[in-house]
Amino acid sequence: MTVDHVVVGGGVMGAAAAWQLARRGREVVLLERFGPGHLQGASHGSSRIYRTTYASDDYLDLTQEALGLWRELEAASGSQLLTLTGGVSHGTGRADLAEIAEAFTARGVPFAWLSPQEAHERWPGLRFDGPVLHESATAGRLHADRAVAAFQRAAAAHGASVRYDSPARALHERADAVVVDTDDGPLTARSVVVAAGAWTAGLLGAGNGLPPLVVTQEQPAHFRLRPASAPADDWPVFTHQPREPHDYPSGTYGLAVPGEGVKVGFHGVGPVTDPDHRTFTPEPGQLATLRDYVRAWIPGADPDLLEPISCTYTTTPDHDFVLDRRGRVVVAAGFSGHGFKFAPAIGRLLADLATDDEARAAPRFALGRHSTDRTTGETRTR
Ligand code: PYC
Repeated sequence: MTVDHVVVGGGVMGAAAAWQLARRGREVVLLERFGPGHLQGASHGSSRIYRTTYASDDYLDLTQEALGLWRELEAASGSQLLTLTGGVSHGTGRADLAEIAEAFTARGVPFAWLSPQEAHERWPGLRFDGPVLHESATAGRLHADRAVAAFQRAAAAHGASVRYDSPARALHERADAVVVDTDDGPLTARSVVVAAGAWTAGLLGAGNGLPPLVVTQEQPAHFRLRPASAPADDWPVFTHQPREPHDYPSGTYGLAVPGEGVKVGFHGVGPVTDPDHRTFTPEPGQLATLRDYVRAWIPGADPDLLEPISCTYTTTPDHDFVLDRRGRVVVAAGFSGHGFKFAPAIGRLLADLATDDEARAAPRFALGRHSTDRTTGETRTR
């Protein structure tokens, strides 16, 4: 069978790319290796943070574009996906807040600085340290499962063929096309978008220009709200980097989810895993540290009543994404645990790359940007 584009990976990025391609009138096949709503990758669950707290133009452009596109997807799918609650970023351990505030000022993004006391009075379920950057109108909660389903449905409504339980086994690039081997036979396409999360490096093989991608099993948890706490929609989403203790190396994040409590996690500190052989079991030591964190910083949640969650991160050396094209293969990889919020804008960008043979990635997102020194094994970034 011959189509315009094959998208490999039906998670949030692949489904977004399929939607963006299909609504441009392109023939698209979306291949998902598992069934609908599966729990194996990085796109499942009831919540993700939407926020615009980035200092660099590359990310700010994408997150601002995404806000409008999330609303378009809601209109197209009839599904509520994004609830704006506001967001807070704080922590004496972080150096990025002043830069973010500068970028917000330059772009007219509404925000305010609050003292820890002011913030705690406003949101008594949280404790704060250091100046608190409050992003009032551009942060909130995304419904992850609904979003993936909405992208897939919207793609199908524009004619895309969404195939579950359909892994891509191999890619063969020719001068004029790419052939994708599937269990149902080959698919031939003008270009292929690979957005296969933890399976990306395995599919693309050696010499693919990818940076080292480290796949980890992350283990946040939902902590039950205390009875006197504010309802979930009154909580801001939050990111926090405490200076002390040093148990939280990459910072913490969280958000309240109706019916589920407060989701709290450490950012990207889980054990390295093989996506085909995961335990889904949290490490007891890390779970205990998470409970200690909740005890110290989230008085509105009960540290002893929790439901662990398991998901994967696929992380690049500098946490920047890979969004590039080589030949007829477009690669979307290395979302490093902070990609979900950008998905509809990344889908647009991937559709641009897939449909324009001359398209080039922004330098930050380019393949081949990282090289590994053969002697020391160190990764260098251009
Ligand atoms: O981007 O805010 C974020 C985030 C939190 C946890 C993972 N990603």
